[in-house]
Amino acid sequence: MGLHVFQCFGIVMFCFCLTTSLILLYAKGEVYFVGDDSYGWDEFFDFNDWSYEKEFHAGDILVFKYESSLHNVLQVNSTAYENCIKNSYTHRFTSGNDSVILEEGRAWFICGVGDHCENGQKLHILVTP
Ligand SMILES: [Cu+2]
Repeated sequence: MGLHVFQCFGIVMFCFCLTTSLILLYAKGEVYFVGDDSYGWDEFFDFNDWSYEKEFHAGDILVFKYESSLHNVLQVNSTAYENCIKNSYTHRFTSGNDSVILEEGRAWFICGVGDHCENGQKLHILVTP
């Protein structure tokens, strides 16, 4: 009898927690690991192919994971993106585990180390409301 009540309470709590986490998830937006969790932010990967079928919305979060001694993340404008200009950026991230909250509009990211950008370590996305 006591056990039965305890089990019911457990199930109710489980459902409550599940609902709460779902609400939080939707309220805070999606979290995207750039290049997926296994590959991450690295050279010789087609990040625009990775982003192609994803829909990014304001409030979503991009997470760049990489070895901080090998790469970094520069948020740049379209010109710097196209031409891999590394000394002109709006944000520079270097922790190796960087979260960027997306704002509406276009966003461009490149790696500022060596010729990584030229080797394809660059990402361009469109963020809708
Ligand atoms: Cu790099």
